[in-house]
Amino acid sequence: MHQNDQIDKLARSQIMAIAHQFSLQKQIADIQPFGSGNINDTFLVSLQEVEAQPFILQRINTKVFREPKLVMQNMRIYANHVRDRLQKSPLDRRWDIPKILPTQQGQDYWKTDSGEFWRSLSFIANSQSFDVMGNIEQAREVGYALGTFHHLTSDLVPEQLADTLAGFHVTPRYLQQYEEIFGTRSINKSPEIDYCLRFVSDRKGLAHILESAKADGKLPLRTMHGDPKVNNILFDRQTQLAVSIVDLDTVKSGLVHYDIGDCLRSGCNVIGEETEQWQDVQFEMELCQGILQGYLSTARSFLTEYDYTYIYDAIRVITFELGLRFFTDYLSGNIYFNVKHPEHNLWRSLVQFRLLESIEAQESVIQKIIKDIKYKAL
Ligand code: ADP
Ligand code: GN1
Ligand code: MG
Repeated sequence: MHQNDQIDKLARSQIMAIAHQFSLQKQIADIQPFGSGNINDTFLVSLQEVEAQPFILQRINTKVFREPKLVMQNMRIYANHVRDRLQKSPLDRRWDIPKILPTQQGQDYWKTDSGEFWRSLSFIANSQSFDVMGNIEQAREVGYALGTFHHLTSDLVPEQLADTLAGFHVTPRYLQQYEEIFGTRSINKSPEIDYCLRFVSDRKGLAHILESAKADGKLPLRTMHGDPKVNNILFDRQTQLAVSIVDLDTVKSGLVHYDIGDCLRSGCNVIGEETEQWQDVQFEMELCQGILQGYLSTARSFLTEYDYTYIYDAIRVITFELGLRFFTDYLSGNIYFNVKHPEHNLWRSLVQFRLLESIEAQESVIQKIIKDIKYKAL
């Protein structure tokens, strides 16, 4: 079920009562579903007082995040670290971190009698997000945002962070889950399903590339965001500059390559991952260049030779991984990602697989962009 359907499902009065826990006696003017995330249910709460800032209210998906308290703990560690670092060495432009808003009892979250887990975050003032990139300037800003996240967390020891989602971005594990489902379910036949089955079977080897590089010591564990797709990056409505990165539920120890790959696969698909025109999906080279330029403008200081070597692999592995995750979820009966209709995850997987074909067809151009940008960065 998608969050936009949630406001009807959850009685408005119930959500209102939960929002009151965080509004600290202020009168609530309105509550609306917000954003287009696939995991949590997100609402924007506006207040009666003219000067009062609206805030974000979220019901954490506890089927995905089994220990939401750890999610909040990580968020605090991250926010404290970054605020401290920014205080010591400020950036030369606006960069905001969402604040966790306390309940009336001073807690980071509100747990309902039925076990739902809710939290509130300050709304990043005057911001907006986009599901697709419109131009190269935006692409540079998306890259800048991810680079800034990595830069500001490059000295956050990842072992301090709890593992909020075991196995997240361990691609061979998703392949294993797929094979388990494949072995136990009877699968309907259709041209689209056949295409997906063949696609996965032809590319199984991709799943191990980044994990093998990690095991060989070529890629180190660092603090990763985990989910830096385009709509988790917020832009200032006036300046059009990136001012924040949100959706911090998966900030934990991992490979920055999963982030780099995810940001590129999401940012370079201009018709977006929700399109039904999956055959028209393409990986746009100009946007790829823009994202990488923006990324390296802040990230070059901590990247190693191997990091550059694996950027192209990162793009194809994460695109394969996401297609595989959507397809497995479709075969499993849509239990992980919010969906609007039963075939939704199948269409989403087709989009990612088509995107991967486009990436593969342009490998030499992508490699050249990476090489050129690397030498400019040195
Ligand atoms: P999900 O895990 O379901 O993707 P997110 O935390 O990403 O949930 O929230 C959904 C969307 O709401 C984000 O993509 C972003 O556009 C918006 N959003 C989330 N947090 C904030 C915030 N603090 N300020 C402004 N917008 C936000
Ligand atoms: C989910 O929560 P959201 O919509 O920002 C997912 C990501 C996927 C993305 C694909 C915790 O991100 O891994 O890349 O959907 N988040 C989680 O749209 O699984
Ligand atoms: Mg999100």
